Amino acid sequence: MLTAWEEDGFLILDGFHTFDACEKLRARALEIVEAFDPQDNATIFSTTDPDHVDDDYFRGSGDKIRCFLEEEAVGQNGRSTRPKSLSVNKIGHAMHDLDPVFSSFARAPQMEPLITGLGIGEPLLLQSMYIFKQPEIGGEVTCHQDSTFLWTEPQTCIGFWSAIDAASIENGCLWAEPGSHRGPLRARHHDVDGRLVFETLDDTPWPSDGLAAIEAQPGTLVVLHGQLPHLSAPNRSTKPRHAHTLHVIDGRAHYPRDNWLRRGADMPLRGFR
Ligand SMILES: O=C(O)CCC(=O)C(=O)O
Repeated sequence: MLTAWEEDGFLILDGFHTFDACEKLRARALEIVEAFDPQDNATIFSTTDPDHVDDDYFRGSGDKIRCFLEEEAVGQNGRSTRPKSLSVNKIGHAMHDLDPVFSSFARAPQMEPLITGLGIGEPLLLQSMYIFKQPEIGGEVTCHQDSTFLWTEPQTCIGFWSAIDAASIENGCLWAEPGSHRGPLRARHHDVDGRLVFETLDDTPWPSDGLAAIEAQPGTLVVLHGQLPHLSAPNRSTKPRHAHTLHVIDGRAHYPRDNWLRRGADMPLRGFR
């Protein structure tokens, strides 16, 4: 597996989570959405029009549980056009430290040996997301590298993406080109004088021809190297494509103060204890 990881920059682990664990997480995510009032916080998450990045509700979500809306679920009057449970793009970003059901999923016993086996000596669970990829309107996630957003010195970020629903080409699965993590890190997203900017580091184009669809059954874990370019297309099907992602960094690396994701001093990052 380590050879495949080094060669491809991703791993697909079928049956990593039980069906029960996935369904428990789905039920908890829907409860969080039920308690959310979209009129209070109509922040849209969009990777094609990333206005959200300088929004206080988004920027302050590193140590909170917050819901962000699908772009196509908000009408011109700023109000949601669909039932709430079909309007949320994702929940982020600290459920793994604030919610017992999310903590149990992120800290499932099989996670720690996997993470340390990948070379993360002092794992810190930095960010979790529950992604809905809603039927018909689930937004595109444009090609990116996770280390752009979750920068450490040296780079240590690894993404752990779990299918809660079956993910296929039809409902917007992940795509990546095997081996493309060996290419350069293209950009860094960070705070410059109070504003979040994308600083270009290398203008090598994104992979296109060699992209492989990463189709997955519920419970499959996809491990993504922090420098692996990856994307997902919009979901125009009638099927939802729920997924959970967790991003882990190594506590031995430096986490700069100008990264977008910050936590208050009262809530330091934790590993598995
Ligand atoms: O679930 C998706 O569509 C994209 C998730 C992703 O790119 C990530 O977690 O880095």
